[in-house]
Amino acid sequence: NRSSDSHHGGLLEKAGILNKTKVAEHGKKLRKNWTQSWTVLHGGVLTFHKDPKSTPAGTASKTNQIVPEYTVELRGATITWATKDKSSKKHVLELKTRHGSEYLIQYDTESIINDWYKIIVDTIKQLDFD
Ligand code: I3S
Repeated sequence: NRSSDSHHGGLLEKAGILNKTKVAEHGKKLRKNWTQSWTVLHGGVLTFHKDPKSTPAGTASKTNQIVPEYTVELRGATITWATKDKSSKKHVLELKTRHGSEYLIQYDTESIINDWYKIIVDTIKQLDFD
């Protein structure tokens, strides 16, 4: 349904708050650093924005809330529910890019994380057809 406001060029769109941490880059393991992010899915790219709380007091402004921290190309990526050994948190997704970056994505409310899971799976499938 290309006329829906949740689509852009045939790709799904969504935005919301999630908890995330990058755990690997180019296949190399990184130390976890869980932070909350304004997360946007647009045009097959998932963008995690910087946590406004990480900005020093006094310099905070609306613009600080939309500074990208990580942009993740979903083409060729995989997403699965993380196994228990990956995190003690509940409802954790594991997103792996085709370039060997890995992210954990988490939210306590099951319905919210389920919606993200579904839309990311559908987007990855859609990108496979292009
Ligand atoms: O996989 P880990 O090492 O148990 O992950 C935990 C650590 O990253 C921890 O930080 P420190 O290494 O600074 O202690 C975080 O505070 C925890 O949240 C991490 O574990 P969870 O289970 O929350 O993903």
